[in-house]
Amino acid sequence: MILKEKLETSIPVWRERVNALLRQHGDIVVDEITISQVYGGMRDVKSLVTDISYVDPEEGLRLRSYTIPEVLNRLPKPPKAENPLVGGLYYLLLTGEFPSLEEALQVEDEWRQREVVPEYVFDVLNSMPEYTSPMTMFTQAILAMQGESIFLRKYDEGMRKDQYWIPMLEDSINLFAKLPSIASFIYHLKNKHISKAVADNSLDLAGRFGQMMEVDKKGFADLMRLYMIIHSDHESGNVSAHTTHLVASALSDIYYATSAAMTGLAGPLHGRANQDTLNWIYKLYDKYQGIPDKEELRKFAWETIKSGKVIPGYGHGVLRKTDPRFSVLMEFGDKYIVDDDLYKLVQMIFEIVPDVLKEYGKVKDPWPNVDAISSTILRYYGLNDCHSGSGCGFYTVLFGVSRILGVSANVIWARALGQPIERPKSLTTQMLENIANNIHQQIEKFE
Ligand code: AMX
Repeated sequence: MILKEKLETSIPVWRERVNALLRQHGDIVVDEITISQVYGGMRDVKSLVTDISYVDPEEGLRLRSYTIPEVLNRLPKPPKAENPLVGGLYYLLLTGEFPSLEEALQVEDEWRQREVVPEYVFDVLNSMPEYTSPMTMFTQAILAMQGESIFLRKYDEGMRKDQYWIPMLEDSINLFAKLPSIASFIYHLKNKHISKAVADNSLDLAGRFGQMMEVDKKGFADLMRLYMIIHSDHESGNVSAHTTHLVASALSDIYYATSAAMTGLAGPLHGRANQDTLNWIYKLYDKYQGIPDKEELRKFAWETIKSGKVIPGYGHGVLRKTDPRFSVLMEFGDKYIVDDDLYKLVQMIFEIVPDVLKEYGKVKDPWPNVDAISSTILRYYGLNDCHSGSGCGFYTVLFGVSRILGVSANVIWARALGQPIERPKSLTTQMLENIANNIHQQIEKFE
């Protein structure tokens, strides 16, 4: 397999590089931590490492050091497509190099050969109550396949540590290959369709996914290529990436690790924000029975804030400027979306909400993140979902499919570099109070 061959060459070089860094500079201090950070979700504490992606507060995401526009320009595209092959993106995430078209197609081929989902997964999904959320179904489907783990089998047979990454790679490719079929099955089940779609095997993964979803609008496969690429990774500290790393650090396999990650992605402050954004837009539209004027929109935003809620799709733990993933989706929308009231609202919200959040004062990042726009575009392309209630929320499943690309690439590398079990230290409040008092006494002594 091409990815295994490439990694077999680069892993020894990286092992030597990391070992040398640890040997020579292991005691160098990287960061300090304050009491606010200990209590405040470890925001900004530099304590994780990944070479796969980086989020700069001002510039946003870089994948393997390349900006989103660079990635979209340089990855190979299938014939007549606007956006690149997702197989090429996975090659880039894992190897750090841009693939040729031939190499990207080889990754796509691996997925094609492994895409058949075991029948018991559909039985599990079919047996769940109607009100089960799509994200719960998606998580259960992944967990249900855990018994397929090659890593676990090889581990039980007594595999050497330096070989751990190989079955992790196999498991990751096996898992991702099945996700489009699982996601489309959940979509049709939720929407009570009986799908008769048979995907054309000559197409790439995104093209086949478009057919499985039975979305008629031209351009959906291209949207999916763009969507999967920009949602794939966002460095290591976000909830889904960090959960994957944490769970996998106990040598749990990819099925355990990514199903856990999906339960975090399902939260409103993380991946469910895309669903919540669309619901917020629907409420706004319903309240004013159409597109409101700017003053009405401002008022609606303030009502949300004053009722103690967040405005979904705005703000970020790291970013301090408009998310470039939002910007590329807006470029796509501006080009292809014609005469759609909800999309017009996304544009208006972008004009009004940052000023409202600046005026509110406490939000560190008043700008839109990717979730401020993605679901409105998906809805325009014909992906229907109910607005509220526990059985709704399919859009986050698409985020989940995409995110598994990035987090799986990260855990393959974590295994290759022998990263240990994660185990930060906790303190009691009394200990923190003692630390604070000691520092104050020392300051007083000096004064
Ligand atoms: N609307 C209203 N208030 C907001 C806000 C928003 N969009 N974003 C942040 N705030 C509030 C916070 O709730 C916090 O209030 P508090 O002091 O009363 O608790 C205060 O502003 C400071 O928060 P922050 O330091 O700016 O943000 P954070 O790092 O704690 O949280 C995030 C980041 C994304 C969770 C937050 O901005 C938010 O809830 N946004 C809306 C939900 C959303 O879009 N999530 C998706 C993020 C991207 C992703 O993971 N998919």
